[in-house]
Amino acid sequence: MKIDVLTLFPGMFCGPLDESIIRRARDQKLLELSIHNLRDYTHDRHRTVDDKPFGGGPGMLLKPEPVFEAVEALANEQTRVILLSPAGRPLNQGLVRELSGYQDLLLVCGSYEGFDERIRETLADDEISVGDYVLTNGALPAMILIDAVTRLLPGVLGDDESACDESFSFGLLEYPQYTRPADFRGMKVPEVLLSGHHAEIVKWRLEQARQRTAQRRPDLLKAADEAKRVQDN
Ligand code: 4FL
Repeated sequence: MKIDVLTLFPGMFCGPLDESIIRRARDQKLLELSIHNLRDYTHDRHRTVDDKPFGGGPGMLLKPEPVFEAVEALANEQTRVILLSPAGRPLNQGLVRELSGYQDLLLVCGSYEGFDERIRETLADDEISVGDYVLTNGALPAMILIDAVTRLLPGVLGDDESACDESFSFGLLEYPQYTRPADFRGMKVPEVLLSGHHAEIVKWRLEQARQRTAQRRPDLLKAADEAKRVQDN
């Protein structure tokens, strides 16, 4: 997969995407990542990327000209152009899976108060939010999206890191897990996990995942039941 990013802060992308699994995916050419500075697509002396909203009000908006020029230079017919903004579709694992099926993504990071509406109307194929809070710009959301999508690309995760766990837990929160020692300062690992009885362990884990999800994220339970029903049929 190829991912291009259009941002006012290319320096923010140094570090988080240069480590660990994402680094390896890039080295193996499973992910081809390019970060582009929106200012490189301006032509005036001050390299202006934003302006005041018509009608008044606080903050600045990304101007259409540099964004249009950049997207026209970077995208082709098959590119999925995605704006990162708090007004977008909420990112979840289902949407991540959908995005992992595209050949090319172009992520456009918003800044300040947002985008001129014409960018949204005629340039963007989709608009995505990573959560109901406001950040200083869309760079961190873009990195979150890149991380979540990259780990689903074929060949990126090794067997030990496998992404199959998601289908096992049917969208439920993860069940409690333990590693050695079996007794740490008197805190003991549940007996069933030491029993070697695989069917009992599977049952215990599903029940734990259900309880935890009901308590912490009841909104996920309905979706999880639906996913299990579809899988069982
Ligand atoms: C984007 C917040 C996506 C959450 C400020 C500019 C944002 C964001 N998801 N905040 N972009």
